[in-house]
Amino acid sequence: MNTDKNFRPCIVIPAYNPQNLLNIMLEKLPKNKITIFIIDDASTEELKINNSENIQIHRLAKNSGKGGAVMHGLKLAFAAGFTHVLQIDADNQHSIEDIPVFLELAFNKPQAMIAGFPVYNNNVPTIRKYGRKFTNLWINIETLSFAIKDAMCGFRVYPLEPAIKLIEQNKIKSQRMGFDIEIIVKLYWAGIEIINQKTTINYPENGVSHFRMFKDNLEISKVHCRLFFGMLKRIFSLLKRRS
Ligand SMILES: Nc1nc2c(ncn2[C@@H]2O[C@H](COP(=O)(O)OP(=O)(O)OP(=O)(O)O)[C@@H](O)[C@H]2O)c(=O)[nH]1
Ligand SMILES: [Mg+2]
Repeated sequence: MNTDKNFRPCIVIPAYNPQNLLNIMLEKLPKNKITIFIIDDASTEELKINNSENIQIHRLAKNSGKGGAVMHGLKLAFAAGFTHVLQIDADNQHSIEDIPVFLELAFNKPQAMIAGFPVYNNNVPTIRKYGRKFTNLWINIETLSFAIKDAMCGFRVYPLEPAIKLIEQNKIKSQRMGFDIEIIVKLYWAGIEIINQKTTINYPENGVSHFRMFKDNLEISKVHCRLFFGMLKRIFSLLKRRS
C-alpha cells in the first residue's frame, strides 16, 4: 500500500459485544501491514482478540455509543500521527477485500472523504433498507445536493484533520448511530469532497446487530432535524457550491 508523510492511514473499529465476528474479520486483514485501533465500547462480554502486533485495543470505561467510540479512535489516531482513518464495523458485514480500494482512493485524493455506498446481499432486513432510503433522501435536502450517496455506511475513510477539527469544536453532537450521518454532512458543509465507492454489505444469517429500532431511529431523526436547520443557515453557500 502507498504511504508517505501526507498519507499515513490506520483503521479504527468501534466494537460493542461483537462476539467472534470481529476475529473472523481480523483474520481476513493483511497481517501487520496497518495499525488497527479497536475501541471496545465497554462491552459486557469480554472482548477476546487473537492478538497481533499491529492491533491496539482501547477499552472505554463507560459505554459511549458507536459515535463516541469512533470519535475516541479518531483522536487516538490523530495523536499517533496518522493522517487518515478507515472506519469499519466490527460485525463482519463490510467487505474487507475492498479496503485497498478505499485506501487507494484516499491516497489519490487525500483531502476527500471516501464514503461506502452499500450494495446489499439478500438478507438485509427490510426495515433497515427503507430506513436508509429515508435517511438518504434527507441527506439530499441537508446538503442541497446528491453528493452523498449513503450517509449511514460505517465503511469509509476520513481525512483526519477536518474530522478532528469538527470534533474538537464540539460540532458533532451525536454519540450513537446518528454519528455517521452527522459527521459526513458536516464534512461536506466544511467543503470536503465526498467520493462514493460501492461496496457489498453482507448480513450473515446469524449476525449480531445492536441497532435499537426505537431509540436509534429517534436519535437519527433528531440528527436530521438539527441538520435541516443547519442547512437553512448555510443555504446560500450550499446553493453556490452546486453551481
Ligand atoms: N449498537 C452499538 N454499536 C456499537 C456501540 N458501540 C460501538 N458499536 C459498534 O458500532 C458498529 C455498528 O453497530 P451495529 O449494531 O452493527 O449497527 P448497524 O450496522 O447500523 O446495524 P445493522 O445494520 O443491524 O448491523 C459495530 O461495530 C458495533 O460493535 C454501542 O454502544 N452500540
Ligand atoms: Mg452492523
